[in-house]
Amino acid sequence: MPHQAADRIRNVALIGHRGSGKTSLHEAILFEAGAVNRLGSVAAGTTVSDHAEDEQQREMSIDVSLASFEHAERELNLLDTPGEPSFVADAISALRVADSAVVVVNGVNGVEVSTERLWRRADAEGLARLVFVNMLDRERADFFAVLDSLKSAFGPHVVATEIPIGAEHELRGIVDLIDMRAFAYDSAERGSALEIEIPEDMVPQAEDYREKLMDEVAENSDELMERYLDGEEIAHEEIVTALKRGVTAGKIFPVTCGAATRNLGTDRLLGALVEDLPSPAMRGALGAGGSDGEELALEPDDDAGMVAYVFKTLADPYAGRLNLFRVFRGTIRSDSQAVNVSRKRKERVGHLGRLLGKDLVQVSELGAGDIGAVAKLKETRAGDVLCERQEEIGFEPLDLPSPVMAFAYEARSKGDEDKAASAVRKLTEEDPTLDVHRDRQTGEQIIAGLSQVHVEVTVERMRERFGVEIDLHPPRVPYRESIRRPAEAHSRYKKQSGGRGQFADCKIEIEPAGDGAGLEFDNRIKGAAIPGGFIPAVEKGVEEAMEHGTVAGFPVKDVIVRLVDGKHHDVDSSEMAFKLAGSMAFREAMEAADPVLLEPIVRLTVSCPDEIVGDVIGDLNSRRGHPLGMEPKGSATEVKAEVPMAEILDYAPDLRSISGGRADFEMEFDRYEEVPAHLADRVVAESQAPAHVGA
Ligand SMILES: Nc1nc2c(ncn2[C@@H]2O[C@H](COP(=O)(O)OP(=O)(O)OP(=O)(O)O)[C@@H](O)[C@H]2O)c(=O)[nH]1
Ligand SMILES: [Mg+2]
Repeated sequence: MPHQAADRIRNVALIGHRGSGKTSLHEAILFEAGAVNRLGSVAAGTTVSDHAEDEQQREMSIDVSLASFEHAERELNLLDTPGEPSFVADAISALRVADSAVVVVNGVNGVEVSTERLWRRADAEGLARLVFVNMLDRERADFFAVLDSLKSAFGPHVVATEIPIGAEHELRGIVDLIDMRAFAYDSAERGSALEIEIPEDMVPQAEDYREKLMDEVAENSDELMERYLDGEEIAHEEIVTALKRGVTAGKIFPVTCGAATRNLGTDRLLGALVEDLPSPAMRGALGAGGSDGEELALEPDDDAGMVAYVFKTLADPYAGRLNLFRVFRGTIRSDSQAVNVSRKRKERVGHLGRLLGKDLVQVSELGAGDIGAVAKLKETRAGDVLCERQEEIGFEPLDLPSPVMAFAYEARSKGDEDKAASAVRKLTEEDPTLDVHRDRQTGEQIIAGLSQVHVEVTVERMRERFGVEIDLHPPRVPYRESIRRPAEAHSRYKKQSGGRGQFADCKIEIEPAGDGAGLEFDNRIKGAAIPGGFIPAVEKGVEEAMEHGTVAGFPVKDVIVRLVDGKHHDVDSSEMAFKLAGSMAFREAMEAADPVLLEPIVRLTVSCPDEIVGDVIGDLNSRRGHPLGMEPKGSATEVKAEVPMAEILDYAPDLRSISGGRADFEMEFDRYEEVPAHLADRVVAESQAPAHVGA
């Protein structure tokens, strides 16, 4: 296969914990490669990657960002991903289209919660990995402590290929352990690295770490191992080749180091990206699902039928919709036709482009393995697959967290409802971890996300991009009701007014069912007490009554309803009458069955510095939480607990103030439990206040 795109390309995702310096590193690499002429900074809001206004204001990445550029006869597609857990969907989807990842680690904090989470994700996608220990110019930064935290988290195959010279504000340069050469960086200018002697006092340490590296490299080649053990000198080329093989196979994880904002060490990292990390061709055929669930191997061959996977959709009110995709097989061309096989729709592909942050540079085609963007597709969204013609191809859906933090919202100005609905819909298309729906019980519009920040960012984007403002109401707890013991009821609906009357009579028994059972309706009518045609009407009546329980009007869950007897009238009985009788019977039986109010319990994971674990647990106790345990995670501790959702709706700002912004949390729904009696009274009282409008 001559001149295949897949030989030249390197698709690399920068991943890591929030604030570890991914965006700064992305910028420094672009600067070092000459793709930009000025080293932008996060603080000044001038980086290529964080180009959205809210990213600059918050000084954090929200969307995945792509920069495509050339270096050393390679084409690099460098993806910067958000570290904030609320926006993890973009990091997860970037890992699907990258062939390797640079794991960026904070040189002060070492391995953090998201470092580990994302490492496991990269494992699952089978990606080669390099580690960059960043911020070594900061106070309390310690490369060697971080290296230990990496080894204990990710195993012995994590090995340093370089070590820093100096630390904190005296960070000066880097020793390359492969060649045993040293470089000093006196400025942030491009290409400013200057070769120096390895400082004398560092020689023993450098030799020690070189031996560790050589042990690891030799382990990947029997032939090298023999010669290495015999004490033979191994040539540079041989070491590099063996290292590269180990990295590509995911058997060695080289650790590099530097300081992104000082552009220190980033030239070396850029070299490693093109030298050590695999191309799409080296990675070979990747799997997708075909018809009948069979596995399809997609070879990165420019001349085969085109298959492209869309991993990100950006909604822009002016430029329209932009879709970012990776070509897994074949070549995609500008001004061509494609089929969105996920939606079975034809799409016209207009201009294709390579991205540098927000700037699109038009190209005529993109070959197998490449990553690019296309504007103005009509129906295509993230997760879809584009092909030349209709075929059965699908990629496994991404395993994303579910939205748990729900707010009711309404348009601020009357008359803006439609505009708000359309803006929300567009933003939901961009973000698979957002959910928008109408609450069946209250009729309110609900917007749900992974966290408060997540929903707030969405609301801001509605205002900035679509000029529509919405007001959020405090998140509402989705209470439920159920019963504690069996009961029965007999009800008769009868009306005689002039001509034809209404008549229905039914007798039911109810009892508690297992968690998650919903309604189990059991028809025990024998003979013709109630004609078969009316039975569904009784069931419908019960269902409707269950939408608003007798305790506080919340939906009822998990009951068995047995219809045991009844009566009908040949002329006056109707479906309507039986539905009403069913509803009445259910309400009466529920009153007698010791009804209870249930509340959702969530599983919470807080990651915080060791010294505030006590404060975090104390606070959770005051929220009716039950600690489940704690575990050291890198330099932090992970506290797990079960907490009623009602007590934790406003957790983000509280945790921020307890921890001084140094803690993170995640939560997911676990189960329903009875609300303690004294609290139930309050919920009942609130539910009867005028604000609670039943649908
Ligand atoms: N001293 C020092 N500061 C750095 C370095 N790298 C990044 N920073 C600063 O650390 C902060 C976070 O850097 P970012 O590049 O935004 O980190 P990020 O990983 O992209 O953050 P998220 O996108 O939120 O995950 C910024 O204020 C940077 O200026 C470094 O090497 N040294
Ligand atoms: Mg960032």
